[in-house]
Amino acid sequence: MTDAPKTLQATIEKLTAKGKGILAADESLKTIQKRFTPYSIDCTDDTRRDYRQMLFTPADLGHYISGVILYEETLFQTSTKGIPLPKLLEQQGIIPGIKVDLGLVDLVGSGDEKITEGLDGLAARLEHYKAAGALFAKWRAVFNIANGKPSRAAIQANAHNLARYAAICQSRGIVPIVEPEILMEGNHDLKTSAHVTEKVLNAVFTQLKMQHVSLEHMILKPSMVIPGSDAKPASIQDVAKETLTVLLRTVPAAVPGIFFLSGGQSESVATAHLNAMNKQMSNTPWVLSFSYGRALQHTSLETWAGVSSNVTAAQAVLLKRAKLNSNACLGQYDATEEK
Ligand code: 5MM
Repeated sequence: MTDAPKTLQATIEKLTAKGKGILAADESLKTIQKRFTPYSIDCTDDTRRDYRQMLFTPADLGHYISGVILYEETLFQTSTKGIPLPKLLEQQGIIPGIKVDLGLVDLVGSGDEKITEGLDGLAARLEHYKAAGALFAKWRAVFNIANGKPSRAAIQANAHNLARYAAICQSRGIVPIVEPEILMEGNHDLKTSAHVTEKVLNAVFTQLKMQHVSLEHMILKPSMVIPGSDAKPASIQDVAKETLTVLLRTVPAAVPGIFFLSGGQSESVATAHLNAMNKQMSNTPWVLSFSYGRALQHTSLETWAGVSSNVTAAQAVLLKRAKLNSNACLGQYDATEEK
């Protein structure tokens, strides 16, 4: 008899603690390089280590952050003082997690749609990650909105893979974060975004149920329902309303938490959207929180800029961002605090 369900339950309870969210710091090598380039930061093992060490060590980060998603390299790196980076998180009461997908490749036959790879050998990799301290995982699938896209083939193939990944994780006592991201690029309006998000989430939950994933022991990481970046923007209230409507229609109440990605929204807008949702509906069946990458890190990275004397200032910025998002989880964000 495995103790996986007990471990899953304990992890879920900690991750979904009231007023806490997740920091997504799992940029792959290519992505972190892209993030460093505007500040002329060299992208080396050491600079990536220094950056992640800066992110993981602000005092009191654990008051607002319950988990951090790591890239594989980070899980096995040590700090400048020789402490494993996941240990630095554990010392703050924060759970280390791991991005386990191996990235996107073309979905052959689809034009330019993508499929996420990484299922082969996943169970063995999870054992390795678990031994290094990871208690949860993340797999990201992406969908584009354009003429005829996302196609049925892309939706079905990615939904199937997300469910396979989630089932394998749970069998190893690892909580899966299921991340279907509808990209913001395009000129689609709010209603189209809502329609596509509903279609994708329906397919994802059909597969999760078909493949016997325990809905009670997973977290959904969706994009918010927003118009395309080339379309007329919607109000904060309309985004919150449409997103809640779609989630209520598609996500079973058994799912303990919905932790949004930020997807290229500015820091303050991502916080305002989360806050508006928690304000509009305080009794959602799931915890509504954040699992932001860029919307938590952007100003902190800009402040750090690869210079060690900037660490304290960059940490203060991150801590403030985490606190504002924590307030948004409770519907208590005050935009005047941005100043
Ligand atoms: C932090 O970036 C994550 C890894 O992305 P790549 O595989 O492209 O390097 C990414 O999955 C991230 O966790 C989500 O997109 C959410 O991040 P944002 O910045 O959209 O909140």
